[in-house]
Amino acid sequence: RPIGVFDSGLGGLTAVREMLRILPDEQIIYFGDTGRVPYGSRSRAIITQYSRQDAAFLMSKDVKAIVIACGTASSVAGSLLKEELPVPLTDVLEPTARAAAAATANGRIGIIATDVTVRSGSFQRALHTISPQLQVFAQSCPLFVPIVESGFMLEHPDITKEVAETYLAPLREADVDTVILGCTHYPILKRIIGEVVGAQVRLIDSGRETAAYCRTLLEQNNLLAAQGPGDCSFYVSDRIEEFSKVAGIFLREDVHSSVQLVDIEK
Ligand code: DGN
Repeated sequence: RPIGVFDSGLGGLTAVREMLRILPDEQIIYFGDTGRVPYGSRSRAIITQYSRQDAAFLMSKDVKAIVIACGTASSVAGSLLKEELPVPLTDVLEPTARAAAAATANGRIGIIATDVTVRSGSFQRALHTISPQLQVFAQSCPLFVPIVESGFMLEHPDITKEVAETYLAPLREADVDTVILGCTHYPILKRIIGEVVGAQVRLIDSGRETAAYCRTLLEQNNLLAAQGPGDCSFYVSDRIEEFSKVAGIFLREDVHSSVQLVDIEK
C-alpha cells in the first residue's frame, strides 16, 4: 500500500524529494491542492475543512500512512487528523522542532512560516516542550508561497532575494543560529534564504525532517515496504502545467506523465 502526502500546493515536494531518497521502495501518492492554495491566509475553519478533504482523498487511495507535508495544515488540523484517521500520521511540527533543538548552539532559534502557522504558536510550543529555555523568534513571510507557486523565483532571483532580506532582517538582528523553514514551500527558496542569513546559520528543512520521521513511523508500525519498485504519482486540484513545470525542476525529473487532475470537493 502507498504512503499519502498532502500539501496546499508544491511545498510538500520538499518532503517527497527526501522520501524518494530514503524510502526508495515505497509507493507515494502526493496531493497538492493547487486549486485552493494558499492555505496560509485562510481561517482555521476553512483550513480544517480543506485538510480533512485532502486526507479523505488520500484515504480513498488506500494509503497505509499519511504525511501532512504542510506547516499550515499541521498547525491547524494536525492533532485533529491524528485522532480522526485510522492510519499512522505525521505532521511537520515535532520532527522539525526536534531537529532545530538539536542543531542550535546558542539556544536562539528563528522560525519562518505562514501567518497562520506563526500566529498559531505551534512551532513555538513544540520547541518549548523539548526545552523551555530556548529563545524563539518567529516571522511570517506571506509572499514566499505565491513566489514559489508561480515559479517567480526562477525568473527573478534578485527580487526574491530582496523580499527575503526584508523578511529576515529581524531574525538577523535577533542573532539566531538556527532557522526553521516552517512552511514546506520555503526549502524551495533555501539557497536564497541561506545567502541572506549567512552560512553560519543552520537552516532546518521541515519537509526533509518530516520525511526522515516518516521512515521511523513506518518502522515503528511495521509498515515498511518489503521490496520495490517505488514510485510517485501526483494529483493536483488545478494548474497541472504549472505544477509539473516547477515540480520537475525541483525534483530534477520530468513528472508530466504522472500528474493527474482531481476534483477534491466531489
Ligand atoms: N506548504 C504550506 C505550509 O507549509 O505552510 C504552505 C501553506 C500555504 O498554502 N500558504
